[in-house]
Amino acid sequence: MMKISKILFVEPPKDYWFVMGEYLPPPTSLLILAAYIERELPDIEIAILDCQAERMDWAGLEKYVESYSPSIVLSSGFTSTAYPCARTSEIAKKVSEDIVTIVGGIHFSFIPEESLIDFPEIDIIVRGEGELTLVELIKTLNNGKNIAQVKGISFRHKEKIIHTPPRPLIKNLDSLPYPAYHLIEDYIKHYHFTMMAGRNTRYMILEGARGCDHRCTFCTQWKHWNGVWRTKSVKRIADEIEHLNETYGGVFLWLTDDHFKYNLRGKALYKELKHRKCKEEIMLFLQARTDDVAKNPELVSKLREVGNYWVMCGVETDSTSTLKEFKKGSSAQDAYTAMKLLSDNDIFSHAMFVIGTRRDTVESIERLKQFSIDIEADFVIYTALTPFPGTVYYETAKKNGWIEDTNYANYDMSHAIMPTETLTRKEVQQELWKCYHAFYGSYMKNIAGIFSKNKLKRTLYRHMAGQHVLKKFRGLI
Ligand code: B12
Ligand code: SF4
Repeated sequence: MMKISKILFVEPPKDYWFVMGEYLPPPTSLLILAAYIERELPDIEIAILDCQAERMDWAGLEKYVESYSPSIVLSSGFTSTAYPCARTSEIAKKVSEDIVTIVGGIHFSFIPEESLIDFPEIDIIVRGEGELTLVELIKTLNNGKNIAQVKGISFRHKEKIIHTPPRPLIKNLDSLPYPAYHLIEDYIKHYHFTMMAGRNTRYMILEGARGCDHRCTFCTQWKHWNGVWRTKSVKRIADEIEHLNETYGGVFLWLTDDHFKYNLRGKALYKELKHRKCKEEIMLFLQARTDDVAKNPELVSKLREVGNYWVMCGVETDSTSTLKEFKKGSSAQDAYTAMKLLSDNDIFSHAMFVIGTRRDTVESIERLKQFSIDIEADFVIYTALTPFPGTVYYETAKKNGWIEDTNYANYDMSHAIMPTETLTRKEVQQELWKCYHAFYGSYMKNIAGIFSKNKLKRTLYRHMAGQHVLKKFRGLI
């Protein structure tokens, strides 16, 4: 029988996403899981190793695993970071075949069969929501019972791969403990997001809600969380914000929620934060739908008063037919209204666009480019349509043989993965560069940006010029 006394969560060495410049994010998913294990299984010793914060390479990780000698090694990945997770498991197995390797997160949850075949070094995949499954899995391993009775996992048994039934979702997210930042206190000073908040501003991530009730065809989020949107109470969200600010000095706070929902939480969150001291210090980052922003001008302005200074919206495209094909449910007009509202309220407006749908042509991308300039967002990111496993789009693309690049390391939305009906994959990559060039390549615009009165805009334009983002995009062609 296996006795589990120590477990090790690993944030492996990873490539950073060059578009956003220099940053170091806390390993949020691991912190959330570790906190839950700590509370539910207090006899188990837990360590979290953040190789990025330690500046540790793979050899260093191997030495660490050897000296810590855990019973289980765990890591978390989405599609572009799946390989470093597999490599973490490989290293654990190299140190000792007895270490149980567990991975979880969006990518592995959607393609457990393929992942267990491709990566024999991974023992168990936890699919979907991790907290309850992980506790039950550790208990079952400890008691020497059959893990086939644990819901929400996939694993190899002899020659077969077993997928146990899915686990129902947690009903009340307030029941979760605060993320275990206390287990990584030495690292906290390293977390930063230079382009968004400056090098010396402490960057922390918190979770207010899980999932989404929309059904966009290119998105994994709604499927990962069973198509429902669950939120913590606004009091709990405000408490967590206050805790991160007062206990750890967190200032640039990134809310993971994919769909903010002003109408449901905006007013209440404003009321919760307005009497708290932390509102003077925090720089809160939100992700919202353009239609949600557009419908709630008063709440947008209220949240500015309590520290919301940056909002990112998935505008995606100007094309009504493509928005329909994406099942996005918002319009080009929503994008205009939302960007204007954000700017009028001195909130940094950040718009995301997608090129490379099947019917995209040089002309349609030209229209998108012009639209992206016309809406006057402060910051624009263009991405290539990426068939993330688990999306509706992935199934269609796979069935039709559109996917030309199966190297998941390239699934970062900056690499073109598929051609369109009229453009080769290389041409899509070229068009992506042209979009960035049109927006950031203008000498006059850059000069205006670098000397803008708005501090965020100045930082951003310095980043776009200084980090050679355009050059890096050109290098991908
Ligand atoms: C914060 C964030 C970032 C931050 C930092 C991320 C980090 N810490 O590395 C930054 C800005 C750097 C970033 C960058 C990118 N991101 Co990002 N990011 C997010 C965001 C908003 C929150 C992540 C998070 O903490 N979620 C909360 C945790 C609790 O959720 P979770 O990871 O799913 O974990 C739960 C379960 O999945 C499971 N689980 C997860 N891991 C494990 C591990 C084990 C062992 C177990 C048992 C269980 C388990 O249990 C957890 C609790 O129930 C998500 C969207 C979202 N809401 O999740 C996008 C998201 C993960 N990012 C995404 C993408 C595409 C990127 C980029 C590639 C490009 C881009 N366009 O932004 C880059 C890549 C950077 C890189 N090379 O590492 C996509 C991934 C899609 C996919 N299928 O792969 C997402 C889902 C956004 C989206 N809406 O599509 N990102
Ligand atoms: S893209 Fe945004 S709105 Fe659409 S399903 Fe995903 S999280 Fe929801």
